Amino acid sequence: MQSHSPLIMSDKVLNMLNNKGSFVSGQEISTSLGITRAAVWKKIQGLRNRGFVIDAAPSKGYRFISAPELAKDYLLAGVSGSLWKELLVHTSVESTNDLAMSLAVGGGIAPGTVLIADQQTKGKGRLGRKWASPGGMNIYMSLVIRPELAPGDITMLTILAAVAGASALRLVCNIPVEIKWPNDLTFSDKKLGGILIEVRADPDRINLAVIGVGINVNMAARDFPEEIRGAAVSLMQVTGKRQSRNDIIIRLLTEFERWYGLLITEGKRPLLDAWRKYSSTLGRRVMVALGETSISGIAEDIDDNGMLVLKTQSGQQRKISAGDISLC
Ligand code: BT5
Repeated sequence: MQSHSPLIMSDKVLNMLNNKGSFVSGQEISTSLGITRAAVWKKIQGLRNRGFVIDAAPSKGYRFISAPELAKDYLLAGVSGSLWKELLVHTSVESTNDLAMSLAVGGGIAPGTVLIADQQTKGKGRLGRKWASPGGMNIYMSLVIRPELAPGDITMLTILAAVAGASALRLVCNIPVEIKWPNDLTFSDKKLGGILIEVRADPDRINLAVIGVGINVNMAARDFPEEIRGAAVSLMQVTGKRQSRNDIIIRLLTEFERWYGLLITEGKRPLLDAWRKYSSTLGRRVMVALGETSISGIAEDIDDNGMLVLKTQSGQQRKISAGDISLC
């Protein structure tokens, strides 16, 4: 596997400051990068003009304070590992999934690319539903990979993204984010985020997967469309403070790579166990909408194919592959 493309010079300066977390002298940066101290100063100014906050103290040097939200170079520098190679940040798109899929199919972007937008004008959920995607506050991103999975294991990608999402949000925000089968990230049964997987596959292999993740980060109640206000929530509402989209994206990509690696090397078991740990669904009575009809039962488990195992009132086991559930 390849590593990231070489960082440009201002990114290297950023990297040095960011890695240390404390003051780094201009001399140290200049020696380490082989540029003059005047050039270091210019790079620092360039970063500041882009919204980076960097402290300077005469005898100590420079110290990184904060990055502007969704700064590509900051995000790339923060994601170690080898899965993610390119990151594209857009101000506004119709749907990051649609754009990522059309670019990937046309060869315009390669697997290992992450496409992020500040706003979506036609953000989508499953089955043609809408995903509310106002600008300046949330995360809308699509991860493009060519997974080493059989087409029958596509559901593992939803499980993987949900586990990566829940663990990233738990780590960054310190709240017990849960997973509601099949694709919701929730807090106290309210929807914090959703996952939408789209693939291009042959009968024997998945050629391309676009993993769409939407997370409500800094939305206030008034930012939600009225019809979902009661059922949706943001991280800011839950934690009582604004959260950094950068930190969440970096952690989510890191967690995704970690769980993906485990899935490939150790099989489904660790991932399914993590899913069970974070699940808000297991052990509860649920109603499953199946087109015109619905069935209810106790959600007992998910099986190796990501199907929900229900025990119905008559004591029968039913496996549900897709659908919407309501927790009773
Ligand atoms: C999902 O669908 O939950 C998948 C959402 C995926 C969104 C991401 S954003 C980046 C990428 N690009 C895209 O265009 N999409 C992906 P589903 O389970 O079908 O849930 C959709 C339902 O959730 C809607 O019908 C609403 O009831 C509700 N909803 C819509 N916007 C919401 C929001 N921002 N927060 C919480 N709930 C929302």
